[in-house]
Amino acid sequence: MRREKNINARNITDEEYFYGHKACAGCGGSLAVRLVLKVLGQRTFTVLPAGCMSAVGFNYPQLCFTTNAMISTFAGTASMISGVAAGARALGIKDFHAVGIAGDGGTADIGIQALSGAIDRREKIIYICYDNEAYMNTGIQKSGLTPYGTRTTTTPAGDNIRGAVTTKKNMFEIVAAHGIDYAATASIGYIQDFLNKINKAKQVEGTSYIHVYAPCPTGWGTSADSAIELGKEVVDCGLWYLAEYENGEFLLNKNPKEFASAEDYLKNQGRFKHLLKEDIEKIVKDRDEKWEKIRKSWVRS
Ligand SMILES: Cc1ncc(C[n+]2csc(CCOP(=O)(O)OP(=O)(O)O)c2C)c(N)n1
Ligand code: SF4
Ligand SMILES: [Mg+2]
Repeated sequence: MRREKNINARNITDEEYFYGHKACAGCGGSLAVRLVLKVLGQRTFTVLPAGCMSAVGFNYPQLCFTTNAMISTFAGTASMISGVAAGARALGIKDFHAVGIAGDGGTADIGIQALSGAIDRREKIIYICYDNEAYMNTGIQKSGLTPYGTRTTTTPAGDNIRGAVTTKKNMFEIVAAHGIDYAATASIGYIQDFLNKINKAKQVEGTSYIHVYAPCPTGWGTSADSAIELGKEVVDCGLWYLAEYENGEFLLNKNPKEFASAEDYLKNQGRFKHLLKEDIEKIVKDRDEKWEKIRKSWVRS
């Protein structure tokens, strides 16, 4: 793989490619889209399905993408961006990037088949999943990436059942199991790491996938200035991890010696306020089992 210079706070472009949108204050997803396009640049074809980022970005006449951008069917992000890339190549267009940007629902549930097919065909596309852990645009319903215990409108917290009873799908590992050319997890709390991964993805000769944790103050019951902090905390307390998959190997980018308190992370969010001690113990136990497995089998950076 050809390696281009890393992008950082000093050399990142001042150009904006996604601005004037209608996202809520402090939206992690909109920051993720903004950063992705800053790294990929103006010659980017962008496809987004139904979800918050298309809802806030395509309000005619205030269209917020300076790049070529369109809304796909909910299920069809990866197939539509594959077609756009193939069409551009057929027209002789060179030096462009093709990116699909979808939410957790649009990726892990409804769009998973199209994504799987695109990876199988080794399409030269970049796929970004911004993960706010629920179907936010339609009013905070549980998705396949909603963590255990989360209160959503379809998994309310009552006396007997306290929020979601299922756990988060391992999308990163599902994608890696396809033998994808490049996959990574990221968080908007660790922006430099995220920028490096987008920069790497744009140089991949094949399919790449980045799964970025993107807090949603409105759906999570958190303050508008908390997204970056939460994006750090979730990694530091081990409930999310920073990793890559390349050349058939997993690489752990951050391997905390000791985890920060998962309880503090959870209790600062309205969506987890109802959790009892036993619920938090289960979440911590699941976390520890997961880390035991990945520490044993993944290469450390
Ligand atoms: C086929 C289809 N089913 C359902 C919807 C309704 N819908 C639009 S956006 C959305 C939520 C998307 O959730 P996610 O992909 O997580 O993105 P977010 O809104 O959280 O950014 C849903 C259910 C739709 N537009 N099309
Ligand atoms: S509901 Fe959440 S994801 Fe949607 S625009 Fe608002 S903060 Fe962003
Ligand atoms: Mg979502």
